[in-house]
Amino acid sequence: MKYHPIDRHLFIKNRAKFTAQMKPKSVAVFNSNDIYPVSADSTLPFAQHRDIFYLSGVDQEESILLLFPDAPYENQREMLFLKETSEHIAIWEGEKLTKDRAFEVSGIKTVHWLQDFEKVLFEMMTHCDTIYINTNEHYRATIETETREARFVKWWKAKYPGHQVAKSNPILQHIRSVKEPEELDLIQNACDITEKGFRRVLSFVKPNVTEYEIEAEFIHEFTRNRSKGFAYTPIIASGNNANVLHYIENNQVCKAGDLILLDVAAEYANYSSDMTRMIPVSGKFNDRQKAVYNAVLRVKNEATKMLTPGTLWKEYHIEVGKLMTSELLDLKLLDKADVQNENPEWPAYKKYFMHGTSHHIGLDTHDYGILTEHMKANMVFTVEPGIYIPAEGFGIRLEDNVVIQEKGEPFNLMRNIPIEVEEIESLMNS
Ligand SMILES: [Mn+2]
Repeated sequence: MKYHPIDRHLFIKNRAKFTAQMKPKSVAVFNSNDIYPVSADSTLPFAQHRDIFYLSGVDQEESILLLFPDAPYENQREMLFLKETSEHIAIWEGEKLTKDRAFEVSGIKTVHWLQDFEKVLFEMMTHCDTIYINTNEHYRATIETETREARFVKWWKAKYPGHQVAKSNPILQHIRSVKEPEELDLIQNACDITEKGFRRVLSFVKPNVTEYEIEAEFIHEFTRNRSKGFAYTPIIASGNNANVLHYIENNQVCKAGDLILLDVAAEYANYSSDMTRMIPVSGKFNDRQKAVYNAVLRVKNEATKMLTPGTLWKEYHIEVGKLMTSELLDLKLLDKADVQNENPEWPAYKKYFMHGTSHHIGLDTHDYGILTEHMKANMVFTVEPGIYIPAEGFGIRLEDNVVIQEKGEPFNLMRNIPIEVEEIESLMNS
């Protein structure tokens, strides 16, 4: 792992929050992700399942976490099962968690090797009535492959048909959406690494650079700051490419006079940041670009103020729509008739701003969180309005990550990342 060790008390607190919501006499199990094959013996880089990481800090394949708060013996209340390692295995396969190291990382005292899992599980099953299975209920999830977790759930339910089944996901959606101070520090660090990448790019961009050269500047800065890499597939979209919302080709030449949309951010210790900035290829915005840019910036700043405890995600989006409508009228992109005749299901502003304004962010870029419930302090959201104008050859989106406060305005984790037109221009020309 490139990241600095995380205080294990974070994972101890996370487990306490989870087990507090479990039914009496119940067991919950969480699995690592598989290492996904490409072909022959090549694989994709390992990415840990965020739930087992959140509850244990274990960032290694073929790991299992078992929680059984009512277990007859104290040393059975939380257990880890890890791939066996030894000095000999370490020489061939590289360093893996030993039992001592697993305790230091997670705070879990009972650590078994994986081959003992079925035997230990059987004993636990004779003492419990309910099993907590971990299904993926994220509102945006579309899963084509069978994950290691899904495979395990199928096996577990078939092997023990007499037990009641409960779901871990609703508990995790609640507890993961409200961040601990240690998590806010990790997300802040991801944002700070993103900032370094952005500042590097500001002094790099000039007419005729390619989008992939800009991508290379970002990853250089991310890796040297202990990030594993991009928190999500980066979008580096010059000119009209910015109007393709999920443009990820990043293979075009950036032309003088165009703007570049940079939706690029670093991960750190499995936590995401999610930034969007706009920069002019020639180092200066023209008047029209600047007018649209500042309209988006005003919507972002006003929308941010609405992220307070008690806000409902749906109502917030209706209010942001009103702000955006007023800006689009001023920019003469909409006229009064467009607004008077609009379809309430698809308001007129959606022609230029067709995506959501905010999502939870954390261990996943589109993090857990129940969107029909009221917002709470220490939830972290993106704020990312945009105006996309294919007819004028550019699109603008600006995105920050903010933490909801008990009182007052949200705290902006990207407060140090340049966003005012004048600052961006002066940094590009210095
Ligand atoms: Mn985003």
